[in-house]
Amino acid sequence: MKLTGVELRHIAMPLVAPFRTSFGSQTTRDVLLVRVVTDEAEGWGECVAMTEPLYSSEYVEGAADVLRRFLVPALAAAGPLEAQLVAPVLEPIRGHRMAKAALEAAVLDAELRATGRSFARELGAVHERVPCGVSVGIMDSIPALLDAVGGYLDEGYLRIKLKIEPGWDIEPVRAVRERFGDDVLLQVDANTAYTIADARHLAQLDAFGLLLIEQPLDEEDVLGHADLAKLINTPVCLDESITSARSAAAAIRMGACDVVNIKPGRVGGYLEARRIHDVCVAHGIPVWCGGMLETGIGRAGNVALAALPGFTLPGDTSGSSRYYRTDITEPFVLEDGHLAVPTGAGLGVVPVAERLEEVTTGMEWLAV
Ligand code: NPG
Repeated sequence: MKLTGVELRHIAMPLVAPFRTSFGSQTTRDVLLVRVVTDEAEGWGECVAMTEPLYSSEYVEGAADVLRRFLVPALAAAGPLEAQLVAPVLEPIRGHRMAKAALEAAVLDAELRATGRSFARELGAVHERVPCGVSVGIMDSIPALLDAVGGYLDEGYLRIKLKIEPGWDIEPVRAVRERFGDDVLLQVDANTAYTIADARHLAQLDAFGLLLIEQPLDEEDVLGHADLAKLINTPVCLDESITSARSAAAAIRMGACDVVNIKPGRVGGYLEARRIHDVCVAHGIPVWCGGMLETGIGRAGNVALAALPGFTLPGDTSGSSRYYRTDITEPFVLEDGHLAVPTGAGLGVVPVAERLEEVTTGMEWLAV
């Protein structure tokens, strides 16, 4: 394929309800979409960077800047366009995995559309539908939390993840267990809000039979997670610390994770995400697919990835309605707690033109 140009499109998607985590509260999701146009087909990618660098060092405007100034020019200069070559071509440019992931996803989408193959088939999916979990933000009160969790269970979600932070951890978990019973698949996510000094406090979670505790400590504190894993019985899962297949292999060898959350948009793309999956499978480490409030574009790819054989735990692959009243693609709708894996060429979904226009806040065309 030959690259013709790249569109960077900013959209603002209102959330159905505020989403609060240990790093902040959001009411709108600003998303950077990347559309790659080639001589054969076009493709879409979604950048998972947030408006502010609070979850990771990347942020929307920074991603747009590095795409415009460095990533797209490097790709344009590289000759024939091939998804497999995107990461090696961009490798000299340090970091910026979220921006790189969006560009690679768009190239992969274009390539697969041109040849009529789906993401699922290309990545090695073995399931036609995937079991879905839901992430429940920090609430103002326990009754509000119980209402929210009850609503999601009624909708059919098969696993509940509670966001936690110091002051909102043991009691919310206890309340959910007491109200909904021991059979509910339950896990917690701290988004780096604790330190190893909290180990004894976190050990109180052992009583609740959680599937896992996700990223309790700082993203650079991999060794701390290895120490913590010896002090608590709840399995330790890493998210922010896993940036590549190499970092996953190192974390596993250190004994820092029993489980891994793979977020393709955060690790540099779907191809690196598959390599992380392969490393984890080789070591007997279960994985699940994380989410970053993706629109239908990112969700489509995530659902395809979640259908690989090593994804043995339900992911944060919720239905579109969990976050958005109207998605930019045909919505992903939960059926019996599952989402169907798209089968069409490429991502199998495209933005609905009028809807896309409604939410667009800025657009830029990078001619090649
Ligand atoms: O279902 O898409 C989803 C969101 C799941 O809780 C979720 N994501 O830390 O994993 C996380 C969190 C997140 C969201 C992180 C947005 C960063 C941005």
